[in-house]
Amino acid sequence: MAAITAPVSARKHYLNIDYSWRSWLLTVDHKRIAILYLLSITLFFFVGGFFATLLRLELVTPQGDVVQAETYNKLFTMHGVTMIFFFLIPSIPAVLGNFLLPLMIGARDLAFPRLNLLSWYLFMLGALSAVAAMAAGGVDTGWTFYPPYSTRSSNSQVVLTGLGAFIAGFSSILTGLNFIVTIHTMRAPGLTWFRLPLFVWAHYATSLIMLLGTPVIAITIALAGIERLLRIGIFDPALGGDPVLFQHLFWFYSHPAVYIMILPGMGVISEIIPCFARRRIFGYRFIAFSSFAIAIIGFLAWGHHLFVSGQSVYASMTFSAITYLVAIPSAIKTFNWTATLYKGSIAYRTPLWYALWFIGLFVIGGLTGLFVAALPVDVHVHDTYFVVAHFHYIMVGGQVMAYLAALHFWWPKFSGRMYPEGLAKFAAFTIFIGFNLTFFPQFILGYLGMPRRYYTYAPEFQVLNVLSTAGASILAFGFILPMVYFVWSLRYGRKADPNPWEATGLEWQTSSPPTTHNFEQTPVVTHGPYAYSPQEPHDYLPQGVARV
Ligand code: HEM
Ligand SMILES: [Cu+2]
Repeated sequence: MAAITAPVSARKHYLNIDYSWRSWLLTVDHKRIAILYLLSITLFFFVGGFFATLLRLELVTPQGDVVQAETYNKLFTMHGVTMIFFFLIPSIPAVLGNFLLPLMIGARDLAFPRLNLLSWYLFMLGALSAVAAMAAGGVDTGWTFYPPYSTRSSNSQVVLTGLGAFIAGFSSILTGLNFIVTIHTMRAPGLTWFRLPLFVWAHYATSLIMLLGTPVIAITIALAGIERLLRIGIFDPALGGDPVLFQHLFWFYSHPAVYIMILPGMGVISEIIPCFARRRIFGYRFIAFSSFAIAIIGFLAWGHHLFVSGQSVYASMTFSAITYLVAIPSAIKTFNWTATLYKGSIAYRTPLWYALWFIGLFVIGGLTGLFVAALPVDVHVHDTYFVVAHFHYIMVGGQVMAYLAALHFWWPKFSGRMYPEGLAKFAAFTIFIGFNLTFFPQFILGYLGMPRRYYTYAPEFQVLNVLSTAGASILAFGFILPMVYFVWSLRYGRKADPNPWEATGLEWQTSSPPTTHNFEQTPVVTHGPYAYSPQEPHDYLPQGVARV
């Protein structure tokens, strides 16, 4: 494959244009804001990971020896709050979406650059509030804040934590708004809707959820806070409120929110698979529309979290059926990625390994989702480790793997350097093994009846718990490796070409790292993405390069 010539690395780029603190903290460059998010969420990932480590240590033995019940409750709550609100939800959209959306559509920036900076500040303010709550004694309600526990019985920092999630929510809403307007108004000439990369489609669908769903959780948490402070009866039956109402409102956002976490990851996989299989993506329009199907049906499935809440059996049956429907668009994507790989000429580089982990582990997460969506099965496994395993297969096996795939794939664009391939593959395998050893035993534990959210357990569950903690140690080691070699690569990594993977997206048609304004000239697009094929002049044809 001969390389197609793209502009040589500019000497001045978005990273070295100005080194002052001011230039970072007041930047309106979407790429710098993406880096601010990258640094912040990496920090929160390790904070959340620290709590997880303590949880797993406690669970090595059946008795409570490392921590007592109260501390344990706080640990799993703070683990969940940090991971969900301050890592998973912002991760791919705020870091990669921010960095890549304008580049992929040939724009200079997002539609509202200052709003983008404000979003980061709101995110940090929310995080600060949550961290202050943790420092002031922590919170123990579970990340789900169910009343009447959260509104009355708990004597931990519920309001401050809720305030953190509330404020961070606005960051999410504004980011979604910014993405939608950008995709509508800033596309390069010739970049029609069906020439958009699937990463962009996935972010569009995600933005709809961020925009329409987040206000509901913000109001719900605010109501719970008001009830706690002013003792007005909203959710607390003793005050004339309805606790199940809280669960409806909470899950009306939080089920769609699981798609905020997974859809952008699916967008990443759709970019990586064709590039490393050197094949045009199979079923482009099906993948694009399935993102919307997931976003829309995702809004109608929340009641599957209330199967044992006393909700009417007819409601449960309906929610169960709708939940099954979500499996269809998910399966369409999985099928299309696999079909793209079929007969491809595959290059087994690190991003592809992570993409393969995503497909395999997401399928396990999704299929066990069907188990818990089946009423009789859920009544048996509800609130057991089966559920814990299910959502970790989706959120870590799916989302985190996609995030790591993306970081490796676009690292040359972010930093202008290549990461060390051998070490990166070693880390990818370590993470895969560690992940499965941590979470697969939890399916069995849950099936056997071990409940979640307790600091002690019956002695017969010990062997599987020890396996799980052993896996978590391997996983933790695996997660530290990329941190180390990414930083190392900034200084010692090989310099990256503009397009090291010979990929087709517009983001590869500018220097690595890009200049502040992204493109020397606005690209003109004449054909769709993923033109990887032996028929093309160099086995691929970038968007923005005209077919001759
Ligand atoms: C094929 C798609 C999926 C189906 C059918 C499904 C179904 C379910 C059901 C029915 C539950 C409730 C279990 C219970 O507590 O009794 C559940 C729990 C959960 N699922 Fe999924 N799910 C799917 C995909 C996802 C995805 C993509 C994510 C995240 C990205 C996710 C995250 C969660 C979480 C966080 C919980 C736990 C809620 C809690 O009890 O605190 N699920 N899932
Ligand atoms: Cu759900």
